[in-house]
Amino acid sequence: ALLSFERKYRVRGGTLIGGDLFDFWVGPFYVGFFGVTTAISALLGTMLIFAAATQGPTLNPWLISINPPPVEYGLSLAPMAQGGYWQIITCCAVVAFVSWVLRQAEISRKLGMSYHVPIAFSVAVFAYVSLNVIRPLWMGAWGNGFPYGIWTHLEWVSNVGYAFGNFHYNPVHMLAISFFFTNALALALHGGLVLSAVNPSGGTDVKSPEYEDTYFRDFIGYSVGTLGIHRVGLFLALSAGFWSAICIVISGTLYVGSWIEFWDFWKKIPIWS
Ligand code: BCL
Ligand code: UQ2
Repeated sequence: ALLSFERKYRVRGGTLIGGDLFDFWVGPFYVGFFGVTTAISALLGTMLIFAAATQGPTLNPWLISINPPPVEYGLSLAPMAQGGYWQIITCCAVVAFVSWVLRQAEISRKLGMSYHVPIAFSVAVFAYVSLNVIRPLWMGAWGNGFPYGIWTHLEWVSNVGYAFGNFHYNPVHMLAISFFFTNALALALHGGLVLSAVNPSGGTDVKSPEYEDTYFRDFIGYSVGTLGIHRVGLFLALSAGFWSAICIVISGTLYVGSWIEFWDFWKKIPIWS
């Protein structure tokens, strides 16, 4: 069932590639060239995950793990059972994620909107690529990527965290975490404020945005505004993902050793040392 307004937006154009060839919808979904490439790579990747799982020691969903090749293989192509599956699955994932970004971009263009959504999702893709492509390449071995498993990816995070002493001492990890927490604060304020205005106590009228501004001016003397809060939110969310990517990609590449010792320079500053 098509929503009443949807028909009028089902117009030709805006495609980046393929012209009119893939410019159609399947049910509610816009297809496009990148809808096809997303579907193929996501399906192939998922099927390879199942294939690799059946070759492994367990079919317990919590314990299944598709591992990258041992670091000894460096950057070479590994046999399927020794990380080859992981390498092909990683390729499928990158193609699927990038296709998804480009499909978002085509939909933005088709509707004459800006590119905020594809730019935002690109930051998530960047975080993934920095973990399983950029950092392994930079360190010279695919074995530095994380394994595809529910339990094992947690173990990877723990092991890699302690390999640098204590990851809490990584200043960029601190920054990323601070953005994640501030993002939760901002979304809680925003969600709370909007619902309090739109869903007021029984029998009273829905409140306008002026009430929202007034609420915060009464409360803290400042309102960032109804458009402003969305800018703040997008900035906080993208910063969280971006600095996450940076905090891991510099570990073992630009910075080697313990993140605890990184702070020695601080302790040695003459004013207090
Ligand atoms: Mg830490 C990373 C918080 C303690 C070691 N840590 C992170 C960051 C985040 C964080 C800042 C992970 C988010 C991220 O990268 O998103 N850590 C955090 C917090 C604490 C903490 C809050 C805490 O103690 C309160 N960390 C510790 C302890 C260490 C430690 C001290 C372990 C002992 N931490 C590490 C290591 C890493 C982190 C090592 C990282 O590598 C990681 C990081 O920064 O990675 C970049 C980014 C988002 C993504 C990567 C998701 C990408 C999504 C893709 C594009 C799309 C997926 C689609 C999907 C497959 C489709 C699904 C199908 C549909 C459902 C149908
Ligand atoms: C606001 C506003 C909204 C909001 C929120 C605020 C009317 C509906 C939440 C208040 C936001 C402030 C003061 C900034 C918070 C900043 C950080 C970094 C947490 O003024 O306009 O619109 O939802």
